[in-house]
Amino acid sequence: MAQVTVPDIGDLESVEVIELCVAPGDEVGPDDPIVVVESDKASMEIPAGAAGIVQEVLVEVGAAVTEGQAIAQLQVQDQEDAQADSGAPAGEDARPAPEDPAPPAPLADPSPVGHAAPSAQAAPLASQGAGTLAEDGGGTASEEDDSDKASQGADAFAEDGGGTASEEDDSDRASQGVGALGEDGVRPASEVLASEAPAFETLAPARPPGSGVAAEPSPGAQIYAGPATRRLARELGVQLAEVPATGARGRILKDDVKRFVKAAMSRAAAIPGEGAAGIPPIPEADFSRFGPVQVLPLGRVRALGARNLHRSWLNLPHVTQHEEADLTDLEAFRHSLKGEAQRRGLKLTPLPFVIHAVCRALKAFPSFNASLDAAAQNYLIKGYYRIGCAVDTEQGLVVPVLKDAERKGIWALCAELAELAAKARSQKLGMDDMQGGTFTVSSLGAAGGTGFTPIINAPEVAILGVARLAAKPVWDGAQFQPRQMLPLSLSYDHRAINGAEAGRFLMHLAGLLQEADRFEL
Ligand code: CAO
Repeated sequence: MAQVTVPDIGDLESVEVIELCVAPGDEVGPDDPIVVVESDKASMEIPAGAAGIVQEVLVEVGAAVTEGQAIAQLQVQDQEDAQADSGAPAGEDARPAPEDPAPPAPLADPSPVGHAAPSAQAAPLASQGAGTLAEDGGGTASEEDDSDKASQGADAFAEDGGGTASEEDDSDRASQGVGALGEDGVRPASEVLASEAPAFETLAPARPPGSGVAAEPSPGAQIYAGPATRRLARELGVQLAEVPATGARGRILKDDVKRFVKAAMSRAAAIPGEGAAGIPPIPEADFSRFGPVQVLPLGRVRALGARNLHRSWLNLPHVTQHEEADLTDLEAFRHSLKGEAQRRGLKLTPLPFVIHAVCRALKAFPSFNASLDAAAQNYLIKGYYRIGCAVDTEQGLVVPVLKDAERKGIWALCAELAELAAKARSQKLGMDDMQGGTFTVSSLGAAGGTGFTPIINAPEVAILGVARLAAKPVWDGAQFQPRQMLPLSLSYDHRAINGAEAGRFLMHLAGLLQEADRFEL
């Protein structure tokens, strides 16, 4: 068993453990980080120093550790093999053998992994007391600054936002004895090394304190993350600039990268084909930079609705066509029924009339009361009429279905609509209330403006949007007449319905709504 210890941390009394990179039972290589430690200016990984199995991690995130302090127990691989060869009992504690890896070297060590023997170039830096954690948190360090620090023998393990340095870069640094463990976001590390080795790397700023989410990625933006996190991001093809950070001072942790990938995977899974369609995600932004932000969950109904709307929008080629129906006569008729409506305990709005007329229009245009099969080769024309009606509730939009709507008169439609809306708003709708719709009406009513683009309730092929009824001057061939005009917006799946058909459907529907005496009560 060997102990992994904190290397030389220069003048500092202690550094803080900000990330545990392993758990007991993990198999590690000599260069694999055990923990990441940080001062107020910089951070570094402390590597295992030898291949083996982690037996115990002796520190926790947030702990202040001092030079020489044990941070983990390691069952060293070579040692185990040697024991097996020599017949020594497995698991017996052993003092580090001469062939055991050297303990982690001081922070000033030029090696990127901190455990190898100091190289010829790096030794003087260490001997000059250069183990200071010299990272500049302000992000203002210029190359001149860096050179100064280098000439003073300062060592740093800076990090960057560019994420350009590869693992090969790391080995380059080791072989060149560059005394820095970090990466340079301003220029590729290899470039820096080529021109300035054993020079000093530029230093990256920490993110502003409290920035819990990632800033909008911008070219050359600087990112605060350790080499292991960067390696993981590279392996997974993740742009660190897009990853929301949860670590101290805005540091991106390995867990942040994993969470980011998981979220991306579930987004893609939520909408079949989304990932495959290559639709680029909208980058997450740190709105708290501009002012206070409150996080409010969408809730189950809205989230489900959002998913369905998104799916429909992405899958169906939508076209929306608009028409105005002259409801002047129908409105007079409706108002004449107000007393009767009151006796029945109902509020008679234009909507039951619209639904009644829609059923008749669907009978005349069967391809609107249909779905397409999965291969979009056949219409599935339905011989029943179930009209979905969008209801606005506090929880979100729900669409209960009026069954056998074509068989019902105005009073039945009005009563059923009121009942379904009440159930929807008290969250009492059952599955049966919402299944099997063949066509949907979405009435925004008085709040509806002059028209809108409703999204088709797939697998239906069309939806009618009803906007605000308004008195308008309409030319009758001789003069303008004040008429009650109802804006209708028909969205349809262009694979199933072409524009001429949609135009005919809308004109037919508008015509039906003008004939007040054709409605069955
Ligand atoms: N123009 C002007 N006024 C209208 C109207 C119209 N097109 N439709 C209804 N109104 C009036 C009604 O007559 C009623 O007036 P009074 O209060 O004076 O009697 C008032 O507006 C309220 O009507 P309502 O909304 O209570 O009843 P409704 O039958 O028109 O609609 C329902 C019922 C449940 C569909 C509706 O309340 C609702 O939730 N609509 C929201 C639909 C929605 O959000 N769709 C999503 C759009 S995005 O896809």
